[in-house]
Amino acid sequence: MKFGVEFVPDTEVRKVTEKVLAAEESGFDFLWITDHYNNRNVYLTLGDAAQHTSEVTLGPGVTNPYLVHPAETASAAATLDELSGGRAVLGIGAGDRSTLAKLGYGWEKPLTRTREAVSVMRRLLNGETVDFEGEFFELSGASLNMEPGDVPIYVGAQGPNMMRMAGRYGDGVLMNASHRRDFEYAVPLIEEGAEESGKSLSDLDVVAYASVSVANDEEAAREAARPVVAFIVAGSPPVVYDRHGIDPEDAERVAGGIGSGDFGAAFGAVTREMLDAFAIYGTPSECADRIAELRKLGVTQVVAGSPIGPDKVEAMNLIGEEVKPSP
Ligand code: F42
Repeated sequence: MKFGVEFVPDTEVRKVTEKVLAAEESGFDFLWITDHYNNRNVYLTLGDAAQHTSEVTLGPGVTNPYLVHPAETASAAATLDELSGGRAVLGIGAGDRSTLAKLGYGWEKPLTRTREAVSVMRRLLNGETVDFEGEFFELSGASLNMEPGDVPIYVGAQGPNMMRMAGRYGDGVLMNASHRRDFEYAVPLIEEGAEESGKSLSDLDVVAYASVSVANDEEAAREAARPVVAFIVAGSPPVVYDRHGIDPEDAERVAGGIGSGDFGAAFGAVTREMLDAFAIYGTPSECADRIAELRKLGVTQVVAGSPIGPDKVEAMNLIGEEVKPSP
């Protein structure tokens, strides 16, 4: 099992880099930086991380094919690969609907747009001169003026068609999920996609991009997960409540609180079922048990996403020293 960590660049880059250094010291294999236009720029953050680290594999987790043309994204990934001595990966997904809406982008055919972007980026990163006529992108004699190394492309996926597409076109799949039930549903779809392109599941890095909260004190870990879980509940469709046996009325109390800005009420309405469904939390050994369940289902990388723990640096140490060696 590989371990990754996700950071949201919502503070000065040098502060993100301090956490990145702690992550590398704790032995994380992958570093994923989220991409939202309103936060610090993802590639500047990654560039600084690349300059200060020597081992960790790093990339956007995830960028999108709306705000940046895939050729420009391929160029950024190739540059990051050069700067980091071959440690770059490239995560792309459909983009955050509400963030894109603020910039005037509808979410028209997000799957087609993402698939076209992956195809174009793959070819550019392979060093090809690309002619491409898609629904959204057209390239004619386009190529990168550098020799990119091998940059694996990971696709962020939540919906069933996106999972299949990710299996078919990606080198890895980033699943925003923490529970075995989500992977029981997703892994066969990813496998189907992989087989459509003559690959098998074992050719892919299947990533649980999870909400993780680790501490020696179980209650502290649980409480730190509560706000993150409230936002996940508020953003999840009914089908996800069904999958996890969450009462829609309970979910509505959380979503209503988030919607009206009454975060105290929202966080207080988060139930144990919601915490269990949407976060891997608890002591290092409790977290290791949950991760071992995911490994049995085909998950090959766990990403510790927000909150990581009540104290991020301590949590990363616990993951490196106690969780990572276990599953
Ligand atoms: N989004 C960000 O903006 N920034 C991030 O840093 C970020 C990180 C991240 C990490 C992991 C991860 O899994 C997701 C992450 N996201 C991030 C969210 C990501 O960008 C997407 O919003 C999220 O993954 C939701 O996408 P989805 O996989 O659910 O796909 C959506 C678009 C969807 O509708 N999927 C359907 C499906 O079934 O999978 C597609 C339906 C379909 O086939 N549509 C057709 C098409 O061409 O699009 C059209 C069909 C028709 O009838 O026209």
